Amino acid sequence: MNEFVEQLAICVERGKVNKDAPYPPDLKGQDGADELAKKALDQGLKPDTILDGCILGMDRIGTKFSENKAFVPELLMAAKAMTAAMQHLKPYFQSGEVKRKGTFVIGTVAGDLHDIGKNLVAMVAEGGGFEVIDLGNDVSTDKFLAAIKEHPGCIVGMSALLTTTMVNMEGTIKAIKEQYPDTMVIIGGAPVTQSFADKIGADGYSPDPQGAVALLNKKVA
Ligand code: B1M
Repeated sequence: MNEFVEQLAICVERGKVNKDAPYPPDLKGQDGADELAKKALDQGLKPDTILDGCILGMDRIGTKFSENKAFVPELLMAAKAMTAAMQHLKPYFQSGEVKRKGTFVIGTVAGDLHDIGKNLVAMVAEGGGFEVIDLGNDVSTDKFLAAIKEHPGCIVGMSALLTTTMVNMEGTIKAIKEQYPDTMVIIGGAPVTQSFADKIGADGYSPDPQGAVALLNKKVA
């Protein structure tokens, strides 16, 4: 693996945001995710490869968390580090911007604070030519409905990272379909599957941002 990518994975896993960050103490004074992502881009590494490094770091801290070897503050620092790296990647994911193909309203479902994957989907959709209305995380059914009212004809995307919050998608989809039956709703997030999407009446599921944009393109074709 490329040296920058491995270092970046370590920074995300350890929550090392940037060079000035005092946390974690043993990495004090060293480059963080912020500097490493920039250097990797300057070296000509592909944004996708750099993103893979960040996701690897996240996977490692996630595994430690599930083994009770890491705790919520460490997850938060990892998320902060990954966000710092993603700021550098954002323009590349958005650079495919052409004429707007349609409006994509996206949010993380009610009760769920995870937003990194949702942000990636938003970036790639924007790069794919869609106007993106990002409702943030912990988005209530009412907030989704208000956004659809404000953006007639939009496509809706929902993300969930918890088995306890993915179930909230069902009620939101039901309410959307009752009031706006023609609205296409696509869903994703680590615990979500195609069979779950079929079961709750979603129009589409994708395990990754590229697949989500393919679904959007299919709808507007
Ligand atoms: Co939490 N967390 N977390 N967490 N967290 C997970 C998800 C967990 C798997 C960790 C673990 O146990 N191994 C576990 C969930 C278990 C479960 O339900 N099965 C968990 C838990 C339990 C919790 C808390 C309950 C912990 C606690 O408080 N005791 C708590 C819940 C808070 C809440 O939401 N109410 C919690 C909190 C947090 C933080 C706030 C500390 C932080 C989030 C910060 C943030 O997002 N700003 C956090 C983090 C960072 C994680 C892990 C480590 C990383 C998640 C992530 O960002 N991954 C995660 C473990 C892991 O995933 N390894 C974990 C990277 C991201 C790029 O991937 O979001 O999957 P992902 O997105 C992917 C795809 O899924 C897809 O595209 C993306 C790119 O490929 N995708 C879509 C996503 N949305 C899509 C939508 C689409 C299409 C594709 O169409 C619309």
